[in-house]
Amino acid sequence: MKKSTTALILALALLCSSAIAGPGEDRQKSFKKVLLSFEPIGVMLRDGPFRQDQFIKHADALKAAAPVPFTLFKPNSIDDISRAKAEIWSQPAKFKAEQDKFLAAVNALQAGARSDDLAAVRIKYTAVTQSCKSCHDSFRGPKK
Ligand code: ASC
Repeated sequence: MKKSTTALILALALLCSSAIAGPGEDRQKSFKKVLLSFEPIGVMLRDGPFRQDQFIKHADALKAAAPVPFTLFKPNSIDDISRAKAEIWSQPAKFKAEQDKFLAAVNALQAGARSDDLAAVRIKYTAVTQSCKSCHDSFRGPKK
């Protein structure tokens, strides 16, 4: 085979493998998008200064991003990078309860962003972090 043909095939193969992300990568990207608004909220509440306009902006983005990762847990979608545990699919009611708890906590934080005092907002933020941890404890495996 000509060198140029080999190079072309290699380039195409590389292009294809990077264009088609697996389910694990899709979910990780989606959870990272959730963190993109959740982390600045945490920084603001821990270190200040508290800026309500910024807080509202991040809380609105958080509410929009939060449900998306849960649409990506299709059956048989554990791959090389996925940390999803098989229990997600063998204990669907428990997994759904964790999802519902998380989304309720996010919605409460977002709703409180407009009206609550800082102490109340902190309590609602903590409820979200606790629901992250609770779900990870049951359903997320170790780093691969
Ligand atoms: C985060 C993050 C998590 C949760 C968890 C809360 O910011 O990335 O996975 O909060 O650490 O306990």
